[in-house]
Amino acid sequence: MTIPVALTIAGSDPSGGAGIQADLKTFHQRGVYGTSVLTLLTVQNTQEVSAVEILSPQIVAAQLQAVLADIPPAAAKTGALGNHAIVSLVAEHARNFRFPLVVDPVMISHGGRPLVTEQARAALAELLPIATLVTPNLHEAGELARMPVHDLDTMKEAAIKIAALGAEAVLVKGGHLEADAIDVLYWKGGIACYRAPRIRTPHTHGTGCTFSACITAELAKGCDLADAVQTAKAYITKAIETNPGLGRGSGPVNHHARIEEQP
Ligand code: PXL
Repeated sequence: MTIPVALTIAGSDPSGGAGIQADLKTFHQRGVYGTSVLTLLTVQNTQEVSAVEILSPQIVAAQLQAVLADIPPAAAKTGALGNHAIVSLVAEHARNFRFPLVVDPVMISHGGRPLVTEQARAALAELLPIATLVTPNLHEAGELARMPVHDLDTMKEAAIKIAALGAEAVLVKGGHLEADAIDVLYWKGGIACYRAPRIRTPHTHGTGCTFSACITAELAKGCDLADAVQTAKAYITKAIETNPGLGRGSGPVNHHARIEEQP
């Protein structure tokens, strides 16, 4: 039996909704074997992130070398990277990747706490030229493109600006828009929009991680990028709709969500 392998390089969320835990659950649900390199630990539940401890660059690099040498993935993603040194060492390794890399440019937690240092935010630009896809939300797109991003027009403009920084494709996620949740993909010089009705629920913790993990899983299976995004949009929409209502705060989405498979 062979199984596609996907790697996540990200932080831990002990409440299981975001970070490494969300990525591995999503990989598993989408039929992909997941490996993981930890960059930082958070102390958090569905109500708050109360501490962040970033691992040493040496131990992050050693984890990467150990898994890459033994179980080469067919796709990889990055999540919260912590500090500049970790961003740089991941970029250094990723330059040699012969498989797609999805960069989720995580900057702050769901509740607004910084997950990466100020210098690391700026350093994320180092990853863009090696990214197959970068998946900013409105806030992250604003930081990367250095402009306010708040509606469909500014999302498209920011996507094109971020692509000019070197990413092969850019997906600006509109989950925080007022009306429908519309995501804008800029790829191969064209724009595609993915629309889903807004689901009114507080339980959206880990949405960004889960979405980018699903895209990574589909890429590991050999899907093309537009199909991977479409599948992931269906999966995350279903995952939010069927959230298990766990915790006293903003609870996780349903990583067990099932969607109709594309032929
Ligand atoms: O959703 C961004 C994110 C990424 N990684 C970790 C997180 C969060 C949000 O809380 O905790 C570890």
